[in-house]
Amino acid sequence: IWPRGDEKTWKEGIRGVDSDVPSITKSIVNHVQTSLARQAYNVDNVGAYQAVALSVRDDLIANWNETQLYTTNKTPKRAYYLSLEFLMGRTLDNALLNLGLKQKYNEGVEKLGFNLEDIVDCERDAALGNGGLGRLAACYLDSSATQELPVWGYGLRYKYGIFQQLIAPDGSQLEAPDPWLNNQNPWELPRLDVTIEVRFYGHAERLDKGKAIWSGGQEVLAVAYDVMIPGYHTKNTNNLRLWESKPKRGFDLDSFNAGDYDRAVASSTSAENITSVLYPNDNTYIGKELRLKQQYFWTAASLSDIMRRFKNTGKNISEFPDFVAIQLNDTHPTLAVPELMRLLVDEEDVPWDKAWKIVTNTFFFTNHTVLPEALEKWPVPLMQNLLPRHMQIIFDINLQFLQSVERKFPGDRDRLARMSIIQEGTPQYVRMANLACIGSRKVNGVAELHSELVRTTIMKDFVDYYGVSKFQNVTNGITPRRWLDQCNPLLSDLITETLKIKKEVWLRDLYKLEGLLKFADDPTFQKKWAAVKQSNKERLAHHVETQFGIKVNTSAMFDVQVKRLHEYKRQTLNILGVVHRYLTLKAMSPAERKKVNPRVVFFAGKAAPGYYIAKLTIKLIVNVARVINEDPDTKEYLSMFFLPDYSVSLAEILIPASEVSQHISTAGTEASGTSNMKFCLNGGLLLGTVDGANIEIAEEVGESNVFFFGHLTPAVEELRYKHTYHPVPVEEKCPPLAKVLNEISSGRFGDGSVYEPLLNTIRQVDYYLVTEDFDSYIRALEMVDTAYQDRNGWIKKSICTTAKMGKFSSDRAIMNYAEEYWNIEQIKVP
Ligand code: GL9
Repeated sequence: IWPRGDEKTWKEGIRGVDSDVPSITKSIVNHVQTSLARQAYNVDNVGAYQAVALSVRDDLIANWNETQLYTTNKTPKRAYYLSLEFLMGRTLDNALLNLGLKQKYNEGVEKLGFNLEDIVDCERDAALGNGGLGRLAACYLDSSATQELPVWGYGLRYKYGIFQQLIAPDGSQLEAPDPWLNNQNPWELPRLDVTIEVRFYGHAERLDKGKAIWSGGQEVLAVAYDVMIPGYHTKNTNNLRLWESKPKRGFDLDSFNAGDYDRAVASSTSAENITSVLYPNDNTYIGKELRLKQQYFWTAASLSDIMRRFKNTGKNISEFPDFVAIQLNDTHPTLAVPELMRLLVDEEDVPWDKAWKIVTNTFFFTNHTVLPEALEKWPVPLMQNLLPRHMQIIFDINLQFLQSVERKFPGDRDRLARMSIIQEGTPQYVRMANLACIGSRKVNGVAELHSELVRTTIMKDFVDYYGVSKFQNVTNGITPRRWLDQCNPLLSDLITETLKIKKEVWLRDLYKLEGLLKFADDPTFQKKWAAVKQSNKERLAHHVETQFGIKVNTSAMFDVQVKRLHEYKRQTLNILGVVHRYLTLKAMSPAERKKVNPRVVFFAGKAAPGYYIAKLTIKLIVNVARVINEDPDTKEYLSMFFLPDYSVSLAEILIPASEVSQHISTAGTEASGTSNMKFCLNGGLLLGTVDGANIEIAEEVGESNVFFFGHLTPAVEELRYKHTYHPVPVEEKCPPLAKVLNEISSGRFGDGSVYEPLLNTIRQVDYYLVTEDFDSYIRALEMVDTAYQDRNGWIKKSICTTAKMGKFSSDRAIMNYAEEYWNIEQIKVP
């Protein structure tokens, strides 16, 4: 490409690649004066953050531009990750580390009289996700860019992310909005020129050859916002495209002219509402029309964008699957299946059967949970009204599919009913998991056990029909850049110094951590290892003290359970265990207590606003904490904190400080878990059930380095059956637990009647088997205590755990998707 004018002048204007400290400070000051319109010398930390962010952004934009141009010219096959959630957290620190500019910015910022850590702390989290599923998407973006893969993310630009959690004086969770965009967001590029029209409602008129015309209804605009995703120590900078909804026409002119201003703006408000807020549910499906609107708005805009990019290559439409792979992150984007059919059949004139072949070679589907309450099912009347054409297409897909099942299994009507996309009844429902499975080339679960459960339970009939090879496993992973180097710089430095290889090398090949094993018994190394943990514990204690005004005993063991509040995750088991420990301590003589290993228990996590039992659990935790933290007999030995407003940034402080963390779901319920990997990578030991990725972590680090307890998955179904048909009262089954429950009921931690509904879930049906696992849980806690008493033994376990976490890098996971699913290749931007 030739420059328009003088090439030399152009070249001089192009920002240099190696940013030296003087150009960095110059750029920061320049942004203070121009972009922020503030006077030099006169900025606070927030202003400094904004100027630094804008300066780093300039570097990202340069790399991003080059990556997009280079990739477009190469026209490789691309993969697209469709996710309703991207839980990105903060960007500045991560961008500096990935660009390799942290040291230089440190110096530059210091020269200007600031401290980089304080500046980094001014950034607000981008929290467009609920929990594991959304954070996984963020880790995968980091790994895709780092592995130099042509992958884009597609999501929604919610105006409000996950709600802020406040704790009321009585211990209740209160929700406040998360207006994260109130101060400008330097990490996004508004592309007001990239807009796509999306239709809702209206009517669909069938033509011949399976085609139809969809018209009328409401049309809204999707506007693109691009978020730059830098790879680690590479120029490759990928794109995350988030859509914002906007009215197609500003307002209704007729109403406006008639003086009815409310009515004039009503439809534009309704268009804007689509991307207003993230639904705050985790592992539960919520059947609201607005949520379905979000799903369609996002899949339609993304597919139209993908189709346009494909068409720009000039390839024939039948080659679509050779250039496009689309990963469906859970069933949320399943409407992409009928939407691509609609684009191909109605708009591109592709015959139905040929279109179906294209579709089923393009999509891949990841299942993230087997909990029945999470499986999406949309009422047919609702979908018919909102998306009449898609409903037709779904019925057509279903008819063809069931005919083929009938041919394979003649006369098996029950099988047909189970496999149908439509669940019969009044009303009928659309089963999104069936549609996603039928429309995809492959289906995967997120840990070995979970993938096996997918094959043997929710997808069993589909395995019989398609064969088992369509149903595979990709165990989740986490990015070691954020979850070790960024959140635990002391440990990262110690590892680099010990392995005697460059940080850039082991952070891209995490199996290199195995090199630590040979130092596991080395007393000097052990000492350094322990000092890092101690310093991270103090960092957490300092944070808790400045944020919440509470003092923490940093010589006690730090025991952490942080995750969404959910009955299946069994925070109740933990809190009941704490009460049990408290009662045991109270019954001891002061001399006996002195032998006890002091413990600080941390909880954090949000409850879905409508999830009554989960909210009650928070209240119980807060009120138990209040009593035990003030008890002069025991407070030295046991204290407990509920840290409000759990977030990616809070996790970055908590995880490096943990000595033991709890992942104690009922066996067979936690699909994978990813925080378990983060804790272990940072040398925290795992206390958990034989569930999800806990199992694979134990396989890697050795069972002697984890604390397992509880019933196994095969026992669960049988136990539940017994609970229903042959219930045994908790007093008989587990007297120590009965005592704990009664102490709570009797008002030891404030008005006991408040907690009855929660306690009764355990006393009565006990679906999550707290009564069955309580004894072995208490024994596991005792084993943790015993192991902790042996200081060197513990440190050795900690070192061996970190050393064997190589498998859990999201680089491994994303390469697995790239090679076994998407069939895409790495492209290094020169
Ligand atoms: C989840 C599972 O519950 C986790 O065990 C798993 O690690 C993650 C990522 O695969 O997916 N499934 C699910 O619905 N959520 C998960 O965290 N919930 C949300 O975050 C919405």
